[in-house]
Amino acid sequence: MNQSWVFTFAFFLFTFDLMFALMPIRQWKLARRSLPYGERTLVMGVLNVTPDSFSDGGQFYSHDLAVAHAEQMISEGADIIDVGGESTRPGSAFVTEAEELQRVIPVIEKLAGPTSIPISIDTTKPSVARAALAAGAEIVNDISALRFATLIADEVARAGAGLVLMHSRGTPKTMQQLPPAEDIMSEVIDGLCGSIAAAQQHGVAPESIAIDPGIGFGKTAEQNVELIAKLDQLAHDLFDFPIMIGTSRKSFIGKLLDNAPADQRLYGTIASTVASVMNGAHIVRVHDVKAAVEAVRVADAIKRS
Ligand code: 9MG
Repeated sequence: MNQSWVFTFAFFLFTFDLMFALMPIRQWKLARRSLPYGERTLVMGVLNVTPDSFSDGGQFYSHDLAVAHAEQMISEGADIIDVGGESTRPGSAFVTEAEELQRVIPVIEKLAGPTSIPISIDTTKPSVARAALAAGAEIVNDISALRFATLIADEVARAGAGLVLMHSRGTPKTMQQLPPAEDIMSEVIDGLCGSIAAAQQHGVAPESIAIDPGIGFGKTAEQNVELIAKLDQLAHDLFDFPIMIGTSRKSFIGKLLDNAPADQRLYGTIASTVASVMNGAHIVRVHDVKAAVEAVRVADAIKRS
């Protein structure tokens, strides 16, 4: 390499580093407000309103218990609550529209209000998205990134809401049986680019879109680790969009920890959350809010310095 090439290369490296160091605070536009991101990591608390989450282990669940759990997460420092009525765990079964509505809408009605933090609806069904937005939700979290129904984007556009486009392969029922992707980084980046274009064609404002690599959704354990390790590539290639990530209690952590069960994955969750923040994540989706809030405060301070 001659001297001028070395100089040019060094200049580009320096500019790239400077761009990240001076990264401005940006705004994610939601239905009734904008959320600043880029200065500190935002924490989204998971609220699954499903029979296996807020029940005595039987067939029923309680809206009041779900609301109390959300209030607990808010008191622990959650910035957003993500309400879901259909389990997306590997192998989980489809829930009817009527059942999903009956699970989530009363909870959103109780949580959403002029003084509340933003509420997100985790759904792939346009009708559920529409009812949730009417009940006060401000974000739609679509784990199919519009693959299951592009009409979700029309509902988001109509409400001026935020839209999370999460990359996934197959469906929650089939995703673990798929042959592994050959190059997971390219597949995630190309897939998200396609979903961003589709969302915009359906009228969603670019500043309302957040992206998510979809840890655990049709990826091998090694590919989940790779996606976290190379998250800076996603942050670079799709610089205009806030990055959300959810590693909380996921099975790749259990696999790294001698098959630890879900309730023994907190420290592994925190390690993967901090690694994600250091590599460019702006929003982390977690079950254990207090632990995550403290971890990202420390990670943010290190990143800022
Ligand atoms: C619903 N859901 C489960 N895991 C998730 C993840 O990693 N990201 C997002 N956006 N949603 C998720």
